[in-house]
Amino acid sequence: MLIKEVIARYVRDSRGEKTIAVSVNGCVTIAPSGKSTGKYEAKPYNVSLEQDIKFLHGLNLSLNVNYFEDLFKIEKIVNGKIGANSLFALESSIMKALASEKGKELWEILNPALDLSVMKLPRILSNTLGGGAHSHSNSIEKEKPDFQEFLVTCNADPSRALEINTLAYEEARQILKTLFGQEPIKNDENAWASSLSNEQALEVMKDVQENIFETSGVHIDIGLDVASSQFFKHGIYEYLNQNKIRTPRIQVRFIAELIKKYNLFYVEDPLDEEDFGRHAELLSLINKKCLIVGDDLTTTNPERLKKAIKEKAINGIIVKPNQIGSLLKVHEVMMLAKKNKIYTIVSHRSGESVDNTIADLAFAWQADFIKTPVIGRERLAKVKRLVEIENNLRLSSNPRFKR
Ligand code: 2PG
Ligand code: MG
Repeated sequence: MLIKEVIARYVRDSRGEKTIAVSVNGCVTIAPSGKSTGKYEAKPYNVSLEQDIKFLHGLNLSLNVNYFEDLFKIEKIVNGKIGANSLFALESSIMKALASEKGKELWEILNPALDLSVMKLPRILSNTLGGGAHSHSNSIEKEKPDFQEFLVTCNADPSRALEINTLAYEEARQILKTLFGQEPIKNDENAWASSLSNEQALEVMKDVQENIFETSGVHIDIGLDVASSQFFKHGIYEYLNQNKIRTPRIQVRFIAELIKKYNLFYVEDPLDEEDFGRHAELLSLINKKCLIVGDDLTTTNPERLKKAIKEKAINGIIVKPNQIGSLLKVHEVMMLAKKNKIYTIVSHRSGESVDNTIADLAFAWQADFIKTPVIGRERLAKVKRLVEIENNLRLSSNPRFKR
């Protein structure tokens, strides 16, 4: 496929902030953006969004791209000239254009060798209650949970998971409404913001879990994104909500207790983004009974993942393509994680659009989970794309769906 036309412009994301949209031969990708970003994430733009747009708009690449691996030719030309958001949008659009020209799905281009007889669909992990950097309203600013995300997931295909995770979200709304006597408000990711403490929020999640089991017979697992680097100041975890401080040693014990008490199956960024050692301590303390997941710790960076593997720091990794930009590197991270039995969780960002690229990426490279809420058109776009993939596989009599 010849790259004939590259168009770049800005659009507004779900937070109303500017982000880059890149079109290649008429196929478009919009980059997301984070708010609780890791220190080691690649820069979203080289100098500025405007400069990246200027570089990309009308860029005459005159290159032939026929396979995923050919993206190296693109990187040779653009490396150092644009940031990670722009590179992610450019490369994804090139892959979409290739898929369109060949009459294939994006995931087929990303992984033509995917064996459909043994494929799996990612489990959907959805933010339900929120705190931290994503929840900000005058009424709750001082009292919101310090933990950023209270998550649910069930062991079901995307269509059923969409139903169950939506029920859990509704259940949480009802509980908060009863507790506070008014409708709760939504945060950046459409999770319910509140003035609950971390443990009160976990109690609500436990009630949600029990009620969902009673009404639907489905067990939901509960997880957390602590996003702890956000409140790690001068060597101490500063909890604003109940005005407590915890040293790194105490933080390890505290998180281990929560995992036990609430039977948590997943905890993301429980410790600071520099602290591989304490992550390893936590993982061994809980006997690997819960996923200890790196996000700010690893930033979708192969070198940081290698360090995490060496130090036995994690057994799960968040994969956010725009943390690194290069799809070749994203693929490298996914494969390296799998080889080392580390669970992979492809994730949305808090600032999103209706772009659904990450759904194809998660399926193509057989991620274990996709992290995205099920509320709001930006988040639903990813889930709906997975439901579409699921339905197409069912229609093609995929052996996975045979009784
Ligand atoms: C996270 C993400 C997504 P942000 O911390 O996992 O929920 O937040 O995109 O703001 O980095
Ligand atoms: Mg995170």
